[in-house]
Amino acid sequence: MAKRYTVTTALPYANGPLHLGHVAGVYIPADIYVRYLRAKGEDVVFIGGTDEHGVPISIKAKKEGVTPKQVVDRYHKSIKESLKGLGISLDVFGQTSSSIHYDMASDWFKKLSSDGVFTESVAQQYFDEENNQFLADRYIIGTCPNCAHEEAYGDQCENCGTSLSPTDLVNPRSTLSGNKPILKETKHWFLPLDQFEGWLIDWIESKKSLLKPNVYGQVKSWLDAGLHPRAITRDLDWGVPVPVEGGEGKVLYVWFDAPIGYVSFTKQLLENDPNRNWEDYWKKPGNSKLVHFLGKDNIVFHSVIFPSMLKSMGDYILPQNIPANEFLNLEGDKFSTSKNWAVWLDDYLNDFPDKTDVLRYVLCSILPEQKDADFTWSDFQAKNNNELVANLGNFVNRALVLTNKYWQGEVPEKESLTEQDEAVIDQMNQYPQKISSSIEKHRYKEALGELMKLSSLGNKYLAETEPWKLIKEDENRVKTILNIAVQITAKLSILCEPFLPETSAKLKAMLNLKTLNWESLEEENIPSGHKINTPSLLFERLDDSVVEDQRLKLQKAKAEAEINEKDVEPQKGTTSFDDFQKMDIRVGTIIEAEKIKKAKKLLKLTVDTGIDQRTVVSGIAKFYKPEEIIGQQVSILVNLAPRTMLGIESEGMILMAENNQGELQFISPSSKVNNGAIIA
Ligand code: B3M
Ligand code: ZN
Repeated sequence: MAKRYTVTTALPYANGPLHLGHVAGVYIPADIYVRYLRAKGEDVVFIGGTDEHGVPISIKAKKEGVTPKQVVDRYHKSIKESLKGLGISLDVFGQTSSSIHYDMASDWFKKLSSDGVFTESVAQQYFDEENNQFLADRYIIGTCPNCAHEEAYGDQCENCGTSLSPTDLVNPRSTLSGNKPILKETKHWFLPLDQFEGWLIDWIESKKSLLKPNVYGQVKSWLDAGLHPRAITRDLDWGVPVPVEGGEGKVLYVWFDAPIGYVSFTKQLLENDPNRNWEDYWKKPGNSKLVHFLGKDNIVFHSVIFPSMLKSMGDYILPQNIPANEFLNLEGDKFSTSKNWAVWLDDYLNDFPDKTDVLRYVLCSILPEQKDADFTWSDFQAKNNNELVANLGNFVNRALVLTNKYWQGEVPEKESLTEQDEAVIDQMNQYPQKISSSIEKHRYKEALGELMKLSSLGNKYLAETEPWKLIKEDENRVKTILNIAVQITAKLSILCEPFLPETSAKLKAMLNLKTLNWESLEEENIPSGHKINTPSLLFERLDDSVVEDQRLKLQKAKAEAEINEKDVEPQKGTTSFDDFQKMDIRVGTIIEAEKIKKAKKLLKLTVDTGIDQRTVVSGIAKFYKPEEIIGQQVSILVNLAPRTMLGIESEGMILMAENNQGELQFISPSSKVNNGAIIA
């Protein structure tokens, strides 16, 4: 009997598009797994969707002057489309702002609350007096107590990854007003994780051999550190309202409602299905296996918090496995939305509309399964050219072209087998098992490596036997060789489906194969006499210029982000017109410039101010060489009280602007102006 599987993908926040980091960490491995299970005839529901609550979404909406719902609907749609473009075969892609989800999340809260699972307590929480609002999670920033990063959020430090509560922050400030918040009392509901510690430890230990070492290690260190009750409500207005007495003005914490999304989306999928019931996929004794795919920053939520919720619900199953991945970097640096250091999935699909399998291949071959990995465009090109084109594409093309050429596409019969043929057949038949076993252990990189070894086996076999030479002397021998080559191609077409679904479809079309799946893999998938179609090339080489363009695009996007990103100093207090009038600012020209001994930062300048020629000491030595700036027009405050620096009297100040790199730039008229012209 087919087993039942519930496979989930972590729900990305619906406040930005997906980049390759999300795709590699979650969607590619999950999709390979699910396609494999389906190919084996298992009953799977493949669940995804967007996480649409949380403070960053409210902040974004506020900035854009739209409602949070408008923000999440927009991104939900674009994320859903890009995943479809990549061939991620989700059965449902839900929204946590949908009514089916609100109902489910409310029901869970009400049940757990009436079962007495939660604790309640009134605690001091940061409050912004100017905005009359409690400051949850990302509404508060401050210095990380762990790494001293000054912009850590109230829930997590993005620099060192430590998860925090707002009161852990040193020097907390409100992101709404910039003010130091006060502490004020508010009531919240808590999930008493400390009470679950005992069974959580036993449960995780019982899974030790199944879990990936990176996952086990992280959970273990959490459990060893001891668990504490965790607040699951917030004083916010965007989210699922707390559905019990005293909950007015409060919503469920985003991390409480989001994983319930997996359940509500399953219900959404199967609600009108006469043959399947969503509860069978989530509850005992539905005999279903629950597998969560996610990135490493979400491990604790899926291994400690959500299991505690599932268990407290009574009749729900616990995850069978949590194959979390580490992070993917880009050209040596972390993906960063704010720095625009990312390859966006929708951009890729636009730029390479016929190359979704190339991306799937490259990402799978570098999956951050055990440690962080790096995506680079040069590696992308190399993998395409040396592996997809030169290995897989080349083998398939030779096997099918020769069959067409010598036998008009009719698969020839095997004649007597040599030892070499037998060895090749024997090896070929081991690959399905090898690939299955790697996939079942969630080692997708290894599984893909095995697939490519099967293709290499075929290439080597053709290169050694050289049927194109033998055809003149020993036709029977060539029949056998090509029959075997076609069998290898058929195996590849089936085995590559989880990884490269489009390629698999193309290959099956070329082979004129109908619906063969993993279970139907036998020694001989294609009987002799079977007619194949004319092959076309599966992959094409990528020129240097293609990847060069992508690298330039990255650099350009980053530079643009830097210009926009720079924090702008707040406006200073007002000044009176009279005070402004007191400043005498003129256009001048630098006529001499020299270094000052013992002062690396300073240059001694002589400036023609139109009034006179005078000496000004200026802190620009780091940015300009003296000889470069002779003749430069500048803005100079001429009536600044003289100051003596290192024995030199400086009469005035040159006005400079600082760019994003911290370099100083002269402020000069857009075309030449007489020295002494007044700037006002
Ligand atoms: N949205 C965090 C993230 O995108 C969160 C995952 C929810 S999974 C239930 O990294
Ligand atoms: Zn930190």
